[in-house]
This record gives sequence, C-alpha cells and structure tokens, in this order.
Amino acid sequence: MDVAVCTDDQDAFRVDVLEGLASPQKSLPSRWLYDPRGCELFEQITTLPEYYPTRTETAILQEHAAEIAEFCGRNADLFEYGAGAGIKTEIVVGALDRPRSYIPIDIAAGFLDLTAARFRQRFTNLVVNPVVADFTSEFSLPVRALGEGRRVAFFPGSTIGNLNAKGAGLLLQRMRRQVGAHGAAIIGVDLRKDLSILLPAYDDSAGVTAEFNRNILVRINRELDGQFPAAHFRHHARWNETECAVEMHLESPIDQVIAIAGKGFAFRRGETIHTESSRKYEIKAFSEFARHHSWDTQRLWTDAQRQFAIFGLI
Ligand code: AVJ
Repeated sequence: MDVAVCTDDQDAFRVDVLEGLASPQKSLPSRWLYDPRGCELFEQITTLPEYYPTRTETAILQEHAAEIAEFCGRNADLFEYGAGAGIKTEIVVGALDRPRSYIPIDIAAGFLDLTAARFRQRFTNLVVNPVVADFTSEFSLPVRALGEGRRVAFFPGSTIGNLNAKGAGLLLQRMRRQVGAHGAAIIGVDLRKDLSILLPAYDDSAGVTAEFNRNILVRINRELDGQFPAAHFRHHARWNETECAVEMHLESPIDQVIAIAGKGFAFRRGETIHTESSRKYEIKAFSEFARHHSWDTQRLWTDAQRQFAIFGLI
C-alpha cells in the first residue's frame, strides 16, 4: 500500500509508544505491528509449518461451507470485521445462496479497495460496499433497508483473541447492534491446547515471527525518530496462564537508554516490551462469554483435533 500514514494515526502511534514505554511493564498495542511490512510478514507467518491457525480454519471453512451457508440463509448481508484480503470470506461467499451484499470493514483503505474489486469481479450479483473503519472503536455502517435475508457478522482469524475481555465484549455487542436482533455472527476462535504446539506457533524456527515482532521497533525508529538497536532485541513467546494467552515480548539484551522522539527510555538487561497477546479459549468459556454479550451458540464447527473452532452465533 503506497498511501502515506495519515497524521491522526501518526499522533496516535506516538501517544501509544510514549505511554506504553513509560509504564512499569513496557507494552505496545499490537495493532501497530501491522504496517505494510508487518502485514507482509504476517502473510508469511500464515504459511509456516508451526503456525496452524490459518490452515486449520481454512480447512474447517472448506469442509463445512455448505452448513455455514445454510446457517447464514438465503440473501444474506455479510459484514466482515477487519477484512484484509478476504481470502477466507471467498470460501463462505462462494457457498452462500444468492448473497445480497458484502461489507468488508478495514482500516487499510488500499487493501480494502483491492479486496472489493476482486469480490465484484468474482461475484457479479453481489453488492460490495467497503467501509474504512477501525472495528475496535465506534463506527457506523451504510444504512440500507433490511433485505429478506439475515445480516451476518463474519470475524475469522481468531483476531478476537488479540482483544482483552473488555474489548472483545464491546465488539460482540457492537456486532449485535449492527446485525440486529435477528442477525447472526460467525467467529473464528483459536482453542487452548498443549504449549508444545502453542509456543512454536509464535516462535517459529525460520525466525519470521521474531522479525514480525522486531518490525515494530523498526517502525518506531522510522516514524518516531527512534534509536532502537532493533536486531539486538530478542523475541520471546510466553504463556500467560492467568490471561490464557500467548504473549509476544521483545527483550533488551543490555542496560541501555534509548531515545525516541527526543525522549530517553531506560531499559534494564532482560527487561521486555509486551507487544501482543493472543488469547486461547475453551469452547465452553467462549460460548459463555458470547452469551454474556448477547449471543447464543447455535452451531460449532471444528477440526478433528479441536485446534480451532468456528462459532455460529445467533
Ligand atoms: C492475526 C492476530 C490472529 O494472534 O495468531 C501471529 C497474529 N502474531 N503470530 C495471532 C500473530 C504472531 C495472529 N492474529
């Protein structure tokens, strides 16, 4: 995407970085991992042998496409939260019975246009209405008279796992408001499993995840005039039992003071910056969580090893 970062975003980035690095446990919001280089690295992650979520979810969607389509019903309006390239969505839309519209929602306008164009070309009767918005904050959707079909919120990729309980709850409630009382939601959720599988998925042997993680320091250097010796920060993936999440951290190898935007930030040797949490749910726990935020689990699609689950909520 060759669109300049808008100044609002730059300000928000600076505020998040200066605040996050001033707190006792240094941290950075994970959304800043996804600049163009970060998106490219994440695409590479999805093809790694250790990173099971993408291929597992894709296989579940393919295997159960007909049932998922039946769950959505005829003439559905599909809203996708954080659409990106919309690869998985093509599987769903391809199986739907005369879908009425597809509304991809994403902050990356350039990506969104490409996705919209591809869908218009492949599904000629589908109304494609992209919306540039950050789905973690309030936003409005194009108002359109209700069709005969259901409105369905589609949120694959286990992106819900990157939100904390408050953020995930707010999003589930926003989805309910946006699809209405008779709407539905299809949510991809990564399940809790053995650490021997979970940790390598976030610390691959080729070092792609490490580069993805360090890229946030490279971004700070470039956009906020930072002086991070990025290559010297060590990537760690660790399990947080209380949060039921895999966390990514970046560890300073030495005591040092690092300048960012003209301010100095002291790091002790071994001190870390927490850059992302990827929550893993038990099926029952997610179902109860959804219930608490106005959704009933009507269907559940999963793989034979129960690594990943797709919830059909009404
Ligand atoms: C795209 C956010 C779902 O948490 O598994 C992959 C991001 N981070 N490897 C995930 C990610 C490190 C991914 N999500």
